[in-house]
Amino acid sequence: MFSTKQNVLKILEENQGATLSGASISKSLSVSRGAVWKAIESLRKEGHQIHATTNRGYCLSNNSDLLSADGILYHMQTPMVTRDRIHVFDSIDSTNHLAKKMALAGAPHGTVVLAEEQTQGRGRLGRSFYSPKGSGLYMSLLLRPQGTSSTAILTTTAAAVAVCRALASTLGIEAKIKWVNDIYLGGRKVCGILTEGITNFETGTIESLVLGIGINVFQSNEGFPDEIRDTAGTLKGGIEQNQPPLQPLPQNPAQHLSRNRLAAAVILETMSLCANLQPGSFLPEYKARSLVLDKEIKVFQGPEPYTAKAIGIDDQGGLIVQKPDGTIAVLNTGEITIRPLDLQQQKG
Ligand code: BT5
Repeated sequence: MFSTKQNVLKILEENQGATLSGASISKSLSVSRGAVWKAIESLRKEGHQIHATTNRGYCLSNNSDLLSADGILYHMQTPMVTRDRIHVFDSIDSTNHLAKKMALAGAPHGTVVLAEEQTQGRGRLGRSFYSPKGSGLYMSLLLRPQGTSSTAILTTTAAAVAVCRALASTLGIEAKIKWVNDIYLGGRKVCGILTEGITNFETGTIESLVLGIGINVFQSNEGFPDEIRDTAGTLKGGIEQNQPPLQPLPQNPAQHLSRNRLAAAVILETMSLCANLQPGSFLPEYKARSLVLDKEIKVFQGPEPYTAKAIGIDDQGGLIVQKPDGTIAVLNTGEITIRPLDLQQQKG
């Protein structure tokens, strides 16, 4: 059951840019005009840009794309999380950092932390993730799996597939995965995933997992910093330049890149996939979307980097590589690079 506020937001988003009379909204929701007005006031206080014109009605500005728990919830056909578990912040150091603190304090499975901006967004191995205000989706999902550490590795793999499914269902775009945690569109990285586990040392089991997902949706005003200008991309850029939609898009163009809609799809897909990590269920899709399989890669693991051919993904999500001398190795962590040429092949 959705609240009046959620329903009003839904109607306004479906008609973004158009003015709707208070009477028509109240009629379609079967609530009083006073209730509609109250909902609008509350949404405006949260920061949604809703213009009100006397005698004409209400209009959600085309520039309005505020992340909100209500906005996320009404986009979920099957509600996987409750409103009190979705925490949205304007600015935060890192959603993973807060989600880990919440996990230690006992927050339940399905807790979600999102932010409009991260001041210290984190990547793996101490690297940073550029997270400027209002242009991306920066979220962390707290999972309390019933498993051992192998489940944690598979979780990253599952999340990569989940993000790709969400991009396909909401935007009609087919993205690729660079082992193990990067999503690419048109040869550029549009999303990174950072999974962090909290282990119970006595039992050796993972007590909770924080799955951090960062997606570049729009280009920020400043553009990407120099270090990643040639490698990072945005969903909007990918759609415009490289990837004509493969599926019909929603009626209202303003909805295409609603971050709430995308967040809802990512949460839904991730939670459903992670509820059943049985090896095999999503690995064929992971392989089909892989940018590295059958490619010559450079492996940065151990003291010396080496070149190898990526020949498979094992049932734990590890990358199987063949070295030039014919020996086979399975990578469970570490860095790989692929030739820029191979990344470019995704274009077109
Ligand atoms: C990742 O690490 O890509 C994992 C990123 C996870 C970010 C999410 S956002 C929500 C949650 N809260 C956090 O604090 N983190 C998670 P890695 O594979 O190590 O890649 C990091 C590298 O990607 C950097 O060293 C840059 O080269 C590049 N990079 C940084 N910001 C980027 C961006 N916005 N888009 C594309 N590439 C970026």
